[in-house]
Amino acid sequence: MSEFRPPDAFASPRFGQPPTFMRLPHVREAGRLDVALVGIPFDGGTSYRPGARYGPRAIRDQSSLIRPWHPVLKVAPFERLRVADYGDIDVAPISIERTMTAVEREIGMLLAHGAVPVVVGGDHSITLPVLRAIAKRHGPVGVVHFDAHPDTWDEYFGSKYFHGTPFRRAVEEQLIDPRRTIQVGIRGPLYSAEDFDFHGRHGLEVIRIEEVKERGVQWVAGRFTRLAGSPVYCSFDIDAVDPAYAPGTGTPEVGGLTSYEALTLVRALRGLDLVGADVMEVSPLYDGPGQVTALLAANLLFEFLCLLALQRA
Ligand SMILES: [Mn+2]
Repeated sequence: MSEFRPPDAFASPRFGQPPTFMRLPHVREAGRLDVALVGIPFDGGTSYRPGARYGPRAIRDQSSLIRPWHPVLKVAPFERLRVADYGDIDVAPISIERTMTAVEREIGMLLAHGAVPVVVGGDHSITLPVLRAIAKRHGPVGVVHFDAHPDTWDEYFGSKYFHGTPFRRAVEEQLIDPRRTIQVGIRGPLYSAEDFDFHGRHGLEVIRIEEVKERGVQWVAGRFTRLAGSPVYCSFDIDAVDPAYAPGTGTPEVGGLTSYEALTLVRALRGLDLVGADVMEVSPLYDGPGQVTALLAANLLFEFLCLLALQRA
């Protein structure tokens, strides 16, 4: 039973206070939490349109409509879990290296206290230091990675660290088990026919968008079952979703998941041993009317909380 509950009224925020994720209290003490919702307002790894640093702020705002009961998974996560808004990690907007050091340290501290991090980005470059902390705690983990892009390129503008390289670095640094890594939703123009040679060498599974659409989400869910039995991290780049549903992102690719498919596919991770998750690349500057992208991100976070609540049961 948790002492942290959202207030009944949807009116957000409580007077005089900034909005928090799902109107939860702000709790900066890892030892009091089963799950920590953590903002990482950094977009210094962005290659095209910036703005993901404003993601946590917009998602906090749009998460105020989240209600406490999941009618499909039949769980009330705020009752089962001690979950709160941990606040943001202090990033250095002009230094990706210093930011990565800070992220690894803070996420590592949460994990050391037994709190599961649910990270809200920020651009995808910071999934790498999150995975460094996760691997220190759990060893090389399995990964379900929702994205339009493989994020396994080698370097950009002479740098090994940006939002197109984190999963290649994670394989090289043995943070993740490439044979237990599944990428979902991949599409869009590439640099060359060799962009997936890395996957062939290391054994990453790619489920392109065509397969999701032609075989269906239940088939994709079936692919996830091989990851059961050891720790799994889930990284959700919001650009896995079609820009018709999620325009607020830095490198949009047309022809993606619907928001319904996105929710269903995250729900399909049920039964896996989830040790952390993130929702990345929400860039509110390009969002549509009603802040639909941030609203979807807030709902994906709720799905993660429900999965974690079921896991603790
Ligand atoms: Mn992407």
